[in-house]
Amino acid sequence: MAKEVSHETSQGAGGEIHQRTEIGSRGEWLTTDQGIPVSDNQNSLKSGARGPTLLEDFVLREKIFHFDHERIPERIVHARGSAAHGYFELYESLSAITTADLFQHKGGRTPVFARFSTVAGGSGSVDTVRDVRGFAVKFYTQTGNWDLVGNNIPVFFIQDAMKFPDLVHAVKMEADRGYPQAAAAHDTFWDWASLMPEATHMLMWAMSDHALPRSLRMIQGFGVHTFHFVNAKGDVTFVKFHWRPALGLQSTLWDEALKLQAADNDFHRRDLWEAIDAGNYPEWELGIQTFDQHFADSLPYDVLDPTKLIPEEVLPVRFIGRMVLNRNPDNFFSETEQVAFCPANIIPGIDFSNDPLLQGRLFSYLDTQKSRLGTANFHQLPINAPKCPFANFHRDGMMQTQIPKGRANYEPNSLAEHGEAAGPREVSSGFTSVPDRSARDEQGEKSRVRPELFADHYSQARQFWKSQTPNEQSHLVSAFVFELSKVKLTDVPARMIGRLRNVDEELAKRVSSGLGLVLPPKLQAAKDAIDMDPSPALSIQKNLKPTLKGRKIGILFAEGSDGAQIQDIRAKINSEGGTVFLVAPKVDGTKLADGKVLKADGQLSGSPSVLFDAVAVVLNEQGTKSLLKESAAVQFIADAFAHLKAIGHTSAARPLLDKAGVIYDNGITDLDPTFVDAAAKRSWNRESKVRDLA
Ligand code: HDD
Repeated sequence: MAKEVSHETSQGAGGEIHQRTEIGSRGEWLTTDQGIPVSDNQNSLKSGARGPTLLEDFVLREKIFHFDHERIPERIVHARGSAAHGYFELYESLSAITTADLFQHKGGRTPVFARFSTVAGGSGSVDTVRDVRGFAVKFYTQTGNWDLVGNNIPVFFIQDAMKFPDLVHAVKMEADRGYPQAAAAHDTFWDWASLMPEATHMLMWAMSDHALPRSLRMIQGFGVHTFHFVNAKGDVTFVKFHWRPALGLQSTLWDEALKLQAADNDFHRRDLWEAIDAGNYPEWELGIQTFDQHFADSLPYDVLDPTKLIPEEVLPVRFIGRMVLNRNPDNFFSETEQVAFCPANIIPGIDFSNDPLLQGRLFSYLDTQKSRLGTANFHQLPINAPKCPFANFHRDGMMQTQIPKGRANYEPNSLAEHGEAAGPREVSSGFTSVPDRSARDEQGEKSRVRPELFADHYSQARQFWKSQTPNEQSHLVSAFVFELSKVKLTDVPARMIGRLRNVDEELAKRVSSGLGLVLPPKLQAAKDAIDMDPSPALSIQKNLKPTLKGRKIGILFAEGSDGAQIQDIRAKINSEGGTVFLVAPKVDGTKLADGKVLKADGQLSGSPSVLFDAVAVVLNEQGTKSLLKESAAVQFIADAFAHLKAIGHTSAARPLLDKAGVIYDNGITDLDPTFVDAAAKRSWNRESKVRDLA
């Protein structure tokens, strides 16, 4: 129906005119929550133009009342996150090992909602901090919701849920002063961590480049715990879950991460949103490591211990499907904020193990949702509701939105015999817990003890250290030095280093010398570390994909730049799957050599090179001359160089590179033809020239 619009107006405080429309379709009118059409959304109701506001103004009161209650408690951990919708697609049927609905049919698709998060910071904190990243996926299967609530690191800080509140209290901002926000580099965290030998393996990961992702699209994910698959015969297969990003793993350098915190607080959130918005859908493969009790018994560590992983070289990962995220949320609050993940959301065909960390989580998440979402009916929110039918005899409660019909709210009942609806029934294919065969200790006595193998806290930490490249080892040492340098409790750094001596003497010595400490005594280990073979899969650099896919290249230009050169680089980068961002001193129009005017995507002072994976500097002599006295331009080049990025440049731009202190290497190229190749990787061999590696 054609809309008829009348042009009445109302007037705001500054005299500006707001259009009031009379539209054919009622759905487009502004109304109160009661559906009453609102004629004036600018002025409250007053007794005379200069008189007091009247209590009867229900439009004002309702608007302010609703606004007053817009916030819900943020998550205790993982408060800051970004999410997207998509699907999971199965490569091949796994019906031989599990009856789980989503793993039955080759090519079958299951809708998902995935949320990525930092752990320590509040919901308004910065994206690029050193932290673990949460990787939570809700699969809306035909037999209910399955939540795989993992991290981008395959192990965890603690072995028993009993210690989770202590870990979180220690790492979050300190109780009396309310800082630091989103950082582990402070007294209470390291006080706690240095007293917790079981945290050592995870600390190695948290101090490594894995904790500084370049993009949420470039992180791995892990289910961390051992789970069980169960097939139709009731046979159990042990399983560990892995997510692997199609774009490859990539991290930032520490200095880059710090500068990104100034350049763009929302760097990861923006990156995820923009990629999906542009149709560059992020993708991960889901992999599984499957094994049995016999294999588990052969390992020198316990598969119920979440501080241990099973190296891929010992047990290969089999990739069974892929997840594609292809739709941004419509509303951040309704979806990303209100989504309620819970490891206890599990479906027939999958079961828990006795991992004591997992067991505690099964309680915690359900419990916390009541605090956050305020009602036991949080599962009715669209983002949390299963996409398959669900029915039971739970009734009533705050914010009940369903209207169950009939009298059957109990069972057993005989209402069917009286012609009334009897309500839902138990079903033989429903979820059944499998008989537990995973415990090594079969005695089943009540006790607060840990299995003996849980006492090996250092073997896998050492394996992780040995698996890193020299650059990565240096980053790890530097991270320990940075974090411990922030600790004011005098004995804590020495205690931590005393513990690191159990991991590797060289690591401990380098951390100690980085702090300027005399090497402290080695702390007694509950169980001496054993030497395991290095696992190359644990290194990011050993697995880098040289690619421009998903990467962003900044092109710096100015008055007089060659437009054809800019277009040429852009076309090449686009054809390799990369995106281009144009940077110039003036954002809205720069006159090029051919007289044409080109708009930039960002102004130079607000678009530092930390935002890009590589940069091209397309300047003529005149442009170079003007930028030589622009510190943002010099810094643009200096940072790109220090962050080991490729810099392609015109020969006229050389004075700017020289002023920025660039030393020429393979990563510093002409614009054509070498830049596009160089831009797909970082120059790791440059690192020793730009910083003292710890
Ligand atoms: Fe947790 C949130 C991951 C141990 C208690 N956790 C939360 C989220 C992720 C993880 C990704 C955010 C989900 C989202 O995006 O909404 N947590 C983990 C992993 C763990 C782990 C991989 C160990 C392997 N967590 C853990 C333990 C406990 C919790 C041991 C408590 C005993 N976690 C929570 C929580 C949160 C949470 C307090 C905060 C908000 C929420 O659950 O919904 O209940």
